[in-house]
Amino acid sequence: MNKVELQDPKLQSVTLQAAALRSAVQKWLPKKDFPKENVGTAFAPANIALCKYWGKRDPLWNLPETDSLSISLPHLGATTTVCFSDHSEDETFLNGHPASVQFSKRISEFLNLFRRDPAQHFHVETQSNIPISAGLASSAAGFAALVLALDQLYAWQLEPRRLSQLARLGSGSACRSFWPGFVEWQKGVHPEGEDSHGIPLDCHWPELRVGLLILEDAAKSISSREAMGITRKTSPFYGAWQAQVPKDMATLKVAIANQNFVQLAETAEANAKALHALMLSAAPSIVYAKPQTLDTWQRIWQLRDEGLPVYFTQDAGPNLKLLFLEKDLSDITAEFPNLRIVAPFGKSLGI
Ligand code: 2P0
Repeated sequence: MNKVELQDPKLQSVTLQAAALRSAVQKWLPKKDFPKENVGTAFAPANIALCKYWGKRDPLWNLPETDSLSISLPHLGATTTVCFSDHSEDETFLNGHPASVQFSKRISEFLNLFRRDPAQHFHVETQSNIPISAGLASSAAGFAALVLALDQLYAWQLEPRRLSQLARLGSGSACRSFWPGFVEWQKGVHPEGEDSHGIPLDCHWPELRVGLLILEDAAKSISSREAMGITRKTSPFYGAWQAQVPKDMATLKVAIANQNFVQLAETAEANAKALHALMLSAAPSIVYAKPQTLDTWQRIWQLRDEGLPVYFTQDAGPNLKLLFLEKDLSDITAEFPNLRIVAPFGKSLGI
């Protein structure tokens, strides 16, 4: 680092914070050495939040303001391979192509937490079988798969909760991608996030279906990270969101325990609508919905009025995830022929 950088207090503080984070992470890892030719490869599923994470109480440790709850998609997610490299910098490939400069930088900053010495570099390859940046939680699966692959590469054999905590440092929602089925992310109270990680919920619900409705397969206009920061800072309703989330979490957990579909899906849809209303109230407004998204909301409400129990949730993008039960599959596919149907507690269909 040169003299000018050292004199810049903002840069100095960022460097010190990164060093503090790295030393905490290094303390959580086993000290043992590893053979250089190792390769780590792992798959992690995407997860869809039914109660959304939106806002950080601590951006350095990536700690959320609220709890959240998701359902994992089996077979849809990211497979990541990581190995040591002799190059002078890390190399990151996404679906066979070099990743963008911005994404490569984010991965390298994350890898800084783990490399044993600053001259150590990595070659990272990720294959995602879900659309990247279309609000389908691709970064969650990617960071979870990277942490699992690092666990193999270094032969750490860490507990899933520790892996979840490490992935959270790369991308918050990644901490929910270490288990199948329903996963809760408890926000925790510890300042360094020791208690902020995913926890699987005991439930097997074979009739439940999630339908991925891709309305637009394009990169989003604003990243979730930036959007949640603006929302938290500027929305006059952020306090109301913080007050609502514990209620939604409690209702969802009751619905899961009783396998009460309507209660689950109604609460998930209400939570998503509240999130998007919250973003609209930010300054500047953040709007992920496109005209076709609004048309589909209306169609889903109309279908419900006509007696078909179908609900939606929506993340940081224009696409929707439909929630329904297996018994309504033929009516739903007649209405949405391009729906990609996932059975979260069984084999996936149509993939
Ligand atoms: C969620 N989302 O709970 C919410 C709902 C999008 C909408 O978590 O800054 O990529 O890396 O911690 O996890 C997306 O945000 O954000 C997200 P960072 P992340 O799934």
